[in-house]
Amino acid sequence: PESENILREFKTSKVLSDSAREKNIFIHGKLADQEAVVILEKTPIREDTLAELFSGSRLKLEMKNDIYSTYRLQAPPQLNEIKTTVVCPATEKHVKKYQRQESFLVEETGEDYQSITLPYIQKQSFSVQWVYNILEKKAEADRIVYEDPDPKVGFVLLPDFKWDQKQVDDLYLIAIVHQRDIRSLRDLTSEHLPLLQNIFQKGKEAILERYKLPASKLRVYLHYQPSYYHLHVHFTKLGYEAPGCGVERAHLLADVIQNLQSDRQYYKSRTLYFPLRADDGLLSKFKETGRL
Ligand code: M7G
Repeated sequence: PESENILREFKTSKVLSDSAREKNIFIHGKLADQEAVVILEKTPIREDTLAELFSGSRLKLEMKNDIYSTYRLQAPPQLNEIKTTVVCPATEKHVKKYQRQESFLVEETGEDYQSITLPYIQKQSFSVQWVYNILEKKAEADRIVYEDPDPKVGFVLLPDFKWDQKQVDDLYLIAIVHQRDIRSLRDLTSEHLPLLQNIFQKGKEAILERYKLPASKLRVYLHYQPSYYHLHVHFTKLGYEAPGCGVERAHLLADVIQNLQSDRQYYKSRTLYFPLRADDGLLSKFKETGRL
């Protein structure tokens, strides 16, 4: 659906980060007096649009030397779109999330989780209203790829908003569980094995059916720490380095299942390691313990 250009009113206050290689830019600014973050990203060139690109474009020669020549190609507008994400009103925490920052590896014991992390996330984490909107079909209902409505083991599988669904090369879906009291990996015990196995199995089947991608082409994992404390599982195409998916944060679902099978309390008792950004309030809490 078309919508009016709300970005006409956008006033940039700061570039939070940008990357020539990833061809994106994260901007903090104001939209009609509200704080906003806007993310612009050039999308991949798709093989199935090449014919249209070659026939429908204008080509300007930049230089020619022996067998080498470079051009500027002016693509037809429909092949030259910029994926745009707007967060508005954005909180201070959103602005921080998208700002390029140094990070530090934190070591969190089971006790640290109880005494430091849990109290912090209970006060300080992002709203998960967007998650409830999905589960209640108040938003993105037309994007749902698969749903198991069971209240105990059920979940909703849909495209992550980082994926424009134009090509399978950067496939990115998330499975959001119907149960509302599981914050993260740390809350999982062997009691959740049926839920995790259900997501793994049915998620893979749904992706095979819809996108023709077999399980051997998928990376299925959870983040710890996540940004949003309502249990969800990431499904990405193997080999696609999704932004924000560092090795330190990712826990493969297959491993999570096995770990819980061999120790029912695995994620309650283990020390977990994860990176935190320099300006993260949780990092200061860990620093106060004197271990960092
Ligand atoms: P995470 O591990 O909690 O946080 O994953 P991360 O963003 O630091 O990786 C949450 C996932 O949900 C991310 O991959 C987001 O891109 C995705 N996501 C976030 N929001 C606010 C939305 C949304 O409104 N809709 C959809 N479809 N995905 C979202």
